[in-house]
Amino acid sequence: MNKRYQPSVKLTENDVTDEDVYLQRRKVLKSLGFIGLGSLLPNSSQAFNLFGSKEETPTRTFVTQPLSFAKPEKYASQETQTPYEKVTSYNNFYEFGTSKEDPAKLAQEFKVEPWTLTIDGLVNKPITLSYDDLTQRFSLEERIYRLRCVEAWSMVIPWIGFPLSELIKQAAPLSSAKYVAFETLFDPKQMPGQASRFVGGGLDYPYVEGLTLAEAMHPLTLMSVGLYGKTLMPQNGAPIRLVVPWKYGFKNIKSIVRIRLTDKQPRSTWNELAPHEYGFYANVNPNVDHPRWSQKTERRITAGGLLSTKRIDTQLFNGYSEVASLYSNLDLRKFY
Ligand SMILES: Nc1nc2c(c(=O)[nH]1)N[C@H]1C(S)=C(S)[C@@H](COP(=O)(O)O)O[C@H]1N2
Ligand SMILES: [Mo]
Repeated sequence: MNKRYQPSVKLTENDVTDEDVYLQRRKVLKSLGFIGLGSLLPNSSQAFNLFGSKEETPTRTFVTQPLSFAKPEKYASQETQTPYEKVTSYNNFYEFGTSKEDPAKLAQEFKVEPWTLTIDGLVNKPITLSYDDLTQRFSLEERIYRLRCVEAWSMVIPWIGFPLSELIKQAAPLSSAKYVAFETLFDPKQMPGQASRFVGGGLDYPYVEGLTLAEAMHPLTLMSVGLYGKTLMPQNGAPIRLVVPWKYGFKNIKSIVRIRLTDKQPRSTWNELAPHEYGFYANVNPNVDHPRWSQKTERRITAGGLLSTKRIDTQLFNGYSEVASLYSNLDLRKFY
């Protein structure tokens, strides 16, 4: 067993309760034959929630704000969009639980204001952004992107945000900078998955991700502060998260507090947990299967029940072929 499955904090009485609930749920799901299907975690150490979010509509007590933004033609789309209800109730955000419906339930009290996002490392001008800066310092635009999770489901989401390149340019990178490292907030008091391995799947928190500098500077790479015209719900990574549409969903790190330019390949939470299952690059690629399932097709989540949604072919780079030149010298089977 990987040492990172060990709890990093001492278990409290609350955690024991979590475990009871967790084991009970596992027992039920196991008896129904639902354990181990499509789970991100190796060893089937969590139950993939096949019941989905349709049956229960979570209460959304978190208050979002309307945003002003441009709608560039270039990033419009005729593709059927995933309804807001589903984008905000079928989530992966293990800091708030490993089931798809957990984040919408457990993140409603999440405090996003005040917020501090620091850009530092190999830069001439380190930057600190406040909560207001996130939506006011850069001009916002709407971009309708496909999101393809490594678990072989996908959505089409109208994000609001600004190019990461704008932020990096303001920080004036040193010529030695080759990679960009991202970090999610670490706050076990607010994020129950960070306090308990039974809630958070035993990941090594804080969640971290990374890109090459060239990937980070690519015009498609977005810092998102909203979707469907308003600020993000906590379950989607409020107040600011990364969106890299040609990569698997897990690269799109949520609720970011730090962006650091480095000369070494950054750590990536899922890559460290299971390196043969999740690569650093994580480009969407129908020709490289996950060791436990095929990546050739995906379940596109639109309107209607989760089990009735249609399967479509997965496209190389999730259809964003303009990024191919970033990888012309890379063997995508080896660097998956
Ligand atoms: N901090 C953090 N970021 C995260 C995750 C997570 O568990 N923690 N899950 C990732 C995964 S696996 C996916 S598919 C996307 C899902 O984003 P969405 O819930 O907004 O659709 O968030 C990614 N970002
Ligand atoms: Mo994912």
